[in-house]
Amino acid sequence: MQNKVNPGLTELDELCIQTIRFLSMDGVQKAKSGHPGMPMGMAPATYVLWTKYLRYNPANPKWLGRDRFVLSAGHGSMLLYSLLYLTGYDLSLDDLKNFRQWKSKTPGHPEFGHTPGVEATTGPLGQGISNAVGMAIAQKYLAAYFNRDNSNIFDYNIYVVASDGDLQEGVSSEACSLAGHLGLDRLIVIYDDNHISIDGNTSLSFTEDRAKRFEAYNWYVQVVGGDGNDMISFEKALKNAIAEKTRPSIINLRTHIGYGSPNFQDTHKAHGAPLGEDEVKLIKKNFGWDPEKTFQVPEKVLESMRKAKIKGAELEKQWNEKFQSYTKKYSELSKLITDAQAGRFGVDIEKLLPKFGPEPMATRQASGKTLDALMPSLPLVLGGSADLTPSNNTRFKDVEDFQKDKPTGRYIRYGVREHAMAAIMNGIAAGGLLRPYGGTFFCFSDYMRPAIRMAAMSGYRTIFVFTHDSIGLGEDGPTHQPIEHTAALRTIPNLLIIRPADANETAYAWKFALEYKAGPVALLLTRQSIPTLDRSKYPPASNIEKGAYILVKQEKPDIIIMATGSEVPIALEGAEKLAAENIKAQVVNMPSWELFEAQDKTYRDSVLPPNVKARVAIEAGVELGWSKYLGDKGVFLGIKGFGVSAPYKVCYEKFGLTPDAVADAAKKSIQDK
Ligand SMILES: Cc1ncc(C[n+]2csc(CCOP(=O)(O)OP(=O)(O)O)c2C)c(N)n1
Ligand SMILES: [Mg+2]
Repeated sequence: MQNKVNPGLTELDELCIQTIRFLSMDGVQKAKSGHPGMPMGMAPATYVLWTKYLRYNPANPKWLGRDRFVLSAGHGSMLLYSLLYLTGYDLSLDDLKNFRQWKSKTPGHPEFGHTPGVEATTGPLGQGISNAVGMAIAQKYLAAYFNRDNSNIFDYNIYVVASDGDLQEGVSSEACSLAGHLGLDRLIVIYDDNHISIDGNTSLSFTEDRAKRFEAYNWYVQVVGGDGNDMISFEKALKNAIAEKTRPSIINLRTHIGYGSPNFQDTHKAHGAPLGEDEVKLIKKNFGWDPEKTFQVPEKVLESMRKAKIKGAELEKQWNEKFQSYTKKYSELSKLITDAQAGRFGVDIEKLLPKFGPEPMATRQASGKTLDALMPSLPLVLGGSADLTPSNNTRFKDVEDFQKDKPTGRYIRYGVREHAMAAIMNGIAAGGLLRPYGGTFFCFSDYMRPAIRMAAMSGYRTIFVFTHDSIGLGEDGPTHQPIEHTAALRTIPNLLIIRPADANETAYAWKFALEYKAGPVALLLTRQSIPTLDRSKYPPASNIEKGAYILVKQEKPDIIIMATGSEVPIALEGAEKLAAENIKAQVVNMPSWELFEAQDKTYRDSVLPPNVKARVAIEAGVELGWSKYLGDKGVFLGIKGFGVSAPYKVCYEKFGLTPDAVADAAKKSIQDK
């Protein structure tokens, strides 16, 4: 008989916990898909956390003072949805019944910005726990920057539920290693140590001592044995974790997947499929519930759990009072917070932008100088790099490093942890007040892709700084020369990519990236020096915000030459060669396809007149995607295989990315049209 009262719980608590379990089971059963096992095992611990410790206000999921809760094991989404519903967020029982249905509020995995109370999009294992590291960095910075006297405006914890898969994924090792180094004591991970993953028992592939591993990361590790129901032991561990002031915490909580299921508990069959109607009925019967009823929420359960609304309103009220007196005393700091909430920086970025020219300059260098100019006025932007600071030019003048003993530092040393850097930045961005940027070599965007995708999907305002953006990096050779990367990033929906053509465009790219609200931005920057365009001859660099614009205009073009980034000057020289032969080339700079495609048709047609079929595009990468602009008669100049280790000028020459090649390709296209 499962129907007992476990240590640390009352009968009513047990009823609440059972309700969470059954809602999760019923949701999955009705959808005919989903993951019931994890919610069944983790119901007691999360119930205790949500009713006794977590500080939140269901009526205002964005309340700045709230604790954060991240369900890193996103497959257990019904657990989170049940908690959100029961505690009184804007989620109804019908929403739970619509689990996994078209555009319901309860999608298969939690989606940020879609369901109130969901702090991060999770599902791809390892991301959520790494986002949470970012949230904990954000908390530390915000507290250090804003908290005054005993006002403690930013005084919250970040709680995570993570599973075996979360701990197995490499990204969590990267992120948790950094979290330990930084001593992020507000981060508390509850590890659902249920010994089961999809293939079966974790003994198949996951036998390291997790406790020792996290100890080695310098985390505070507590192991709670039993069966996931002993809440006296769990609460003791939780209290210790909350009291810990120097290290992040992990509580290894031994649980049982599919707890209470006579046939599936402790088996991988409980993980990711409905238990079946018969089994669901059997479980309910064993717990003394009516087996025929689904989505049952006893009156007293709702009454008890909805107290979260009263408690939450009171907590927020107290915080608001604190914030009001804070505002009286520190009006400028307070304004910074409210501005940031509204997405404003409170300064005119354009005015701060440096002006470059006439000397040539690598766009990474221009980026560094732009950061030098902007960042002192933007205290809520946090920079960093994955151990390529001197190459990425991401560290701005006089900035201090963010470290355990220096939480006011604004520069994060991510170490050689690209994937975690991206996921951590997403966590920093998810809070809404801070804007993160972080650099690495463009070819290592492959190491970050899963997190870039999450940023794009969730609309996190993360800025990815990718330098060494082509064969133009030269001698490091094919392992470091990005070839397919621009095309690969362009396939990600809602990711804005900007590849500026010179120093001044780089400055504007930063302005645009910082002010952009819809999602992440990737800046592609050169290692090599490139000409700074003479803007008395060409339209202003601010045109970058249109995504593409004409550098050399022709009334009746014979050909359109399109280029991005460091290939723009080559296109311009090619056009000059053509001009000497009386061939009129319209040169179009296309720093951002995504922005260009967002322009109206009239503008797009003015830049790329549809009647001009002769076209050339030059970009030091693969052709994929260019055909939409090139049409049938266009010629692409790029790279087919991988790069070569050689000085960059030799690379450009040998790969045929030269003004002569542009002119030849143009003539060919004119002939073919
Ligand atoms: C990156 C990633 N790879 C694979 C999956 C598919 N998947 C979902 S859950 C899971 C593992 C399940 O084991 P565990 O994390 O221990 O969760 P539990 O079964 O205990 O709930 C896998 C491989 C995923 N969601 N994310
Ligand atoms: Mg597991």
